Amino acid sequence: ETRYNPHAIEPRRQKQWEDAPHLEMDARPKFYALSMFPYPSGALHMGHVRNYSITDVISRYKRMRGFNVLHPIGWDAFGLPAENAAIDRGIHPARWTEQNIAQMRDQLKRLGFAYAWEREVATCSPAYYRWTQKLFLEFWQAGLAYRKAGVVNWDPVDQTVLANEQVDAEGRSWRSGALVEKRPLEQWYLKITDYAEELLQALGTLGEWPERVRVMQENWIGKSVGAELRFPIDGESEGICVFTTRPDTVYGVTYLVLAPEHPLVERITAPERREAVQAFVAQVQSESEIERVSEDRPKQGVPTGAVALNPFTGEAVPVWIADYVLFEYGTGAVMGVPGHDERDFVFAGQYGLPIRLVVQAPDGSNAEPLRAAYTEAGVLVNSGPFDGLDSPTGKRKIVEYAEQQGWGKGRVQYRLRDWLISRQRYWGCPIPMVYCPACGVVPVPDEQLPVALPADVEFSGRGPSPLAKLEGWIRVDCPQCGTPARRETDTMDTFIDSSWYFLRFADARNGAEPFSREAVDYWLPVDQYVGGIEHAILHLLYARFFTKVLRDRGLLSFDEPFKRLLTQGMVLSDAFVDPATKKYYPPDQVEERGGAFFARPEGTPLVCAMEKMSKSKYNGIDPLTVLSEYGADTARLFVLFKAPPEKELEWSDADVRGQYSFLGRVWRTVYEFVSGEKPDRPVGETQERDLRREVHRAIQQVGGDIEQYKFNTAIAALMKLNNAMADYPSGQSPAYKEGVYALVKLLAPFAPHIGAELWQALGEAEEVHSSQWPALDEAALVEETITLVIQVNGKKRDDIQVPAAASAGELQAFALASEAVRRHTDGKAIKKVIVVPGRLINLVVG
Ligand code: ANZ
Ligand code: ZN
Repeated sequence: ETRYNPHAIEPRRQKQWEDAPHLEMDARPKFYALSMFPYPSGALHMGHVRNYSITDVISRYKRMRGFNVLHPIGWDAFGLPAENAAIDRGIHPARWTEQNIAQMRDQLKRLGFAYAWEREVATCSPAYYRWTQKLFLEFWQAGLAYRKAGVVNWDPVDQTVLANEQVDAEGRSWRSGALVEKRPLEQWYLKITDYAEELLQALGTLGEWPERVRVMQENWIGKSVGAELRFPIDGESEGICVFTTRPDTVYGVTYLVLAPEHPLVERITAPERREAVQAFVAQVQSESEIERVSEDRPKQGVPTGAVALNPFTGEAVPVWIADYVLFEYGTGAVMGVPGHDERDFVFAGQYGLPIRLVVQAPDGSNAEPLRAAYTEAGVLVNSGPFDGLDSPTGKRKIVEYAEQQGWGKGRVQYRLRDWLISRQRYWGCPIPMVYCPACGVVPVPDEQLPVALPADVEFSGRGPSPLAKLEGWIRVDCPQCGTPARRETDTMDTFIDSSWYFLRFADARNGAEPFSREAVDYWLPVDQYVGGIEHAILHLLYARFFTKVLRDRGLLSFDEPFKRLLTQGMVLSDAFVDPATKKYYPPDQVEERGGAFFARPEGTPLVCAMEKMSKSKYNGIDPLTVLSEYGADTARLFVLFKAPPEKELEWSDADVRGQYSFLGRVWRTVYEFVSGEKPDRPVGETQERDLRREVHRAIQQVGGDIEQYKFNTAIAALMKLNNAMADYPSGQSPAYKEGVYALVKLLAPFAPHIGAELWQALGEAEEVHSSQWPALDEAALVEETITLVIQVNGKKRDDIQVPAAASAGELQAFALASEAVRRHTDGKAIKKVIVVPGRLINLVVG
C-alpha cells in the first residue's frame, strides 16, 4: 500500500501478537516492567492509555536491547463499585466484574500493548485470593495480624469502616464523599507499625524513586523522637503520661491536657466539673480529626478540676481536656508549654493560663512577656539545674534525669498507625478465620483454602454486609476441635490484594503456592514501575510492607519491591464552567462566538480551562474514538509526545492529527525506498557522512531518551531523522538504506503496528520487536567541521566553517584569512587571542 492505513494494519498485527511467546527464566538479564494494574471499571480512560504506553515502550525497547522482559497485566478486581452495581442494577458483582474485564482486555489489545497475557490475573478469582488468604495467615503466624476493638472511621453512606488513608483532608470518605464518623468496632489490623523504622530508613535506598514520593512516605510515617513523662496525680498510681518532643521545655509546663476520649477523664474529673466536661466530650465526638487539629481554628477546652504535679518543679498544674489533643497519637495526653508551642500559646491566651519562658533565643530576642511562642532551639533558662544548657543537651539531660528518677523515658513515636483491614463488605477476599467457643480465634487450615465467597447472596445496600446475613455459610465446625463455630464475615481491604500482585506475576499459574522462591528471586524486584501519584502513600507503602514481611517469613530474598518508579502526570482537557455557579457544561451545550464561550440555550458566559479529565466535568476523551479515527499508534505517540511523562498532559486534537501525519510521512519514506520511487541522484562522500551522522545521532538519542523517560524528545528525534531522509537526494545509497532500517526500528517501540508492518515491507522475516536495537557507531557521530564565530575586540565580525580538529594556531590563521575580519584588524597589532574550543575565537587588537 502506498498510503498509511492504520485500520488495515492494526487488527492484522494484533491478531499476530495474540500468541505471544511464553516467557521462561533464562540466562539473559531480566527486565520487569509494570504498570499499576487497573480496576475493572468497564472502560479504559486516557490516563490508562498514558500509563500503559510508557511501560509498553520501555519493555519493547528493553526486549530489543537483549533483555528477557516481563510485562504483565491483571485486574484489581475486588471493591465497592461492583457491589454498588449489584445494589443499583441487580447484577451480580462477579458477572459485572467479568464483563468489564472482557471489555477492557479487548481495549488493551486494540492499543497494541505487548503483555504476557498468559500471566493475567484477577484478584477476585479463587485461584488468586486463595493465596491472598494464605499470605494473610503468614501475617497471623508472624503475630502481625490481630484483632482490636477500636474507634474506627465509619462511612455512613457506604456503611463501612475505612482506613485512615481512605479519609481525605476534610474528613470525607475517598469514595462516597460522606463526612466520616467515629465508631467503636472489633476489627482486624496488620501491624505495619512494627516495620515503621525500616520503611522509613529504606526510603534512603530508593534513589530511583521521585523525591516527592519519598517525602510523602516519610511524612506519612512521621517519626518523632522525644520522651514519655509521668506527672503524678492524686488517687491515680500511674499518673498522667504525656508524649513530648520537647523535654527541654518541661520547666515551662503550666497545665496538662488530655484528649477528651482519654480513659482518665472519667476518673479524675471533679464532681462540680462533671457536667461541663461531659458536654464538651460529646461535642468533640462529632468533629473530624482534621477539624480538630486544623491550625486556623480556635482551640477549645475545659478544665477537669483535677491537678497534677510537675515532678521537676514540684509545682501543681491544672489538668484540662481539649479538642486539639488526639487520643490515638502518643499517649493521648500533652504537657502544655505555651511559651514554646504555638497551639499551647493560643490555648493559654484564650483561657488565661500562665505563659513562661524557659528557652532563650540565642540572640535574646524573646524576652518575657512573650508575644508569640518561641519554638526554636535555644538556651535553657528558669530550668533549675539545667539552666545554661542548649536545647539538644537539655533534652538529653532531662530525659536521663527522668529515667533515673523513674519519671519517664525516651521514646520514639510514629504517626503511622496499624493498618485496619476489615471491611464489612461482600466483594472482597474473605478473612480466613473462624471463631470457636472453645478455642477462640482459629485460622482456617491451608488445605481448606480458599474460603470461597458464596455466590448466592442478597444485596440490599443497608446494614451489615451480605455475608453477615448468611447463617448457612457462617456456621462451620472448628478446624481445631470440631465444635460448631462461626466464620469471620469481614473481607479484606482491597489494598491487600494489590500488595502482592507483582509477586504473583512472577509465577502466575502456580497452583501449589503463591509463588515459587525461584521465580520471584529471578524476576523481582520490578525494574520499572509506573503509576499515578495518588498511590504515593497507600499502595506503595503497603506493597513495601508486604515485601519486608514476606522476606522475614523466608518467602523472598529482596528488601524492596520496586527499583525504579515513575509517577505519570494527569491528562487534562478543556472543560467549560460557569464561573458564577461552578456548573460544568458538556461541549455540545457550548457555543463559541468570537473566541468566547456561552452555554446553550441560556447564553451564560462560560470559562474554558484545562482540567483533569472527568465524567463530572464532561471533558473526558474516550480512547476508543481516537482509536477508531486515527488508530492505536497515533494515540500512543500523542500521549508520549505531548508532554514529559511526569507532567500534566493537555489534550489537543491538532496535536493528535500532527502525530497521525507524522506516521503518514514515515510510511511514505519507507515505501518510496522499497518501491524505488524515490529518485536516486548521485551523492558525495560528505553528504553520505552527514546523513549517517543524523542516523546515528537519532540512534543515540532515542535510546538514551527512553532510558531517561524523555519519550517526547525521543519522538522529536525521530521526526528530525525522517525529515533528513525526506530531504536526501539519493533514495538507494548505503547511508539512506541504513537510515530507513534504523528509522523503522527506532519507531517500533512507540508505534508497534506500523513498525512491524514496515519492517516486513523491508523484506525482513523476523519480527521487528525481536530484532536487535540498531547498533550505535560512535565514529559516525564525529563532527568533521564546526562553525567558528570570529570576534574582534569582542564584537562578532564573521563566522566560518573550519575543521573540527584544528589547533588554536590554525584557527587564528583561518580567522585572519576572513575578509570581514581583516577590515577590522588591518594595520593593527594583535595583542591577544582568546579561543573557546569548538565555538569561538576573539582577536584583541589595538
Ligand atoms: C510539649 C511541647 C513543648 C511540645 C513545645 C512541643 C513544643 P510531633 O512532632 O507531631 O510528634 N502532642 C503529643 N501528643 C499529642 C496528641 N495526642 N495530640 C496533639 N498533640 C500532641 O509532635 C509532638 C508534640 O505534639 C509533643 O511535644 C506534644 O507537644 C504534642 F515547646 O510537648 B509537645
Ligand atoms: Zn475449637
